[in-house]
Amino acid sequence: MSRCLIIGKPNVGKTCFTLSFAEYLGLKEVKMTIKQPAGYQATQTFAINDAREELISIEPNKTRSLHSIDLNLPMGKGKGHLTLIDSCGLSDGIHPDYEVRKAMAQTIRQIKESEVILHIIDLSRLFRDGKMQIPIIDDMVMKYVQSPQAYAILANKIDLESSQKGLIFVRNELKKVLVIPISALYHLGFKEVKSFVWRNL
Ligand SMILES: Nc1nc2c(ncn2[C@@H]2O[C@H](COP(=O)(O)OP(=O)(O)OP(=O)(O)O)[C@@H](O)[C@H]2O)c(=O)[nH]1
Ligand SMILES: [Mg+2]
Repeated sequence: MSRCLIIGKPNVGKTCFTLSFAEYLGLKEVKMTIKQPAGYQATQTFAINDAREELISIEPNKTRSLHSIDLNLPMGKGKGHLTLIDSCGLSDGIHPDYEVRKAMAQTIRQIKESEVILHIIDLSRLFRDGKMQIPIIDDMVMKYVQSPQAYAILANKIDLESSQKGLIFVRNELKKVLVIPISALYHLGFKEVKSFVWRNL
């Protein structure tokens, strides 16, 4: 079994990616295990479009716990098992909301308990203080992940015009890391994400 954690800043598209990728892998509905930071666990089944409606938001920190989807995948002659885990977004500094701080701590704990890390960044939001920058929290996450964990950056929102400069910047800045450009909204780049995940199951 491999656990694949979807991590990144709030609002970068983690939930959108998790649901779209599960759909791309053949699911029409998702059975989600929702694990609260306090330890309570519940499962809920959604049609993918209902899950989108309920779980994706333009507001940051919509996701405040770990949301896991189990997948059984045909692999060669047998079956592989993969758990996709959506998580609470991480941000710089100390968040004012206690619930969000607890959920961020839960995300950080899950990093060490996952074999595959898909780290999403929003290419359209890299311009800060007059220049392009890799956000501090993303830099910290990159340093925290350790071999033999499989790690890739999913450079999201390539469907937006404003993301093109961001992609050039990220490719230049992160030469040692696998960067896969994607659009979680339009399922772009998923073939490459799938082969990366498959190589590491
Ligand atoms: N244009 C565009 N918008 C996207 C894409 N992926 C996500 N979004 C939008 O980005 C916003 C945030 O998406 P979410 O999936 O909720 O982001 P998240 O990272 O899970 O956010 P939190 O749970 O709040 O941390 C929503 O308005 C999405 O529709 C994409 O590939 N392209
Ligand atoms: Mg979310």
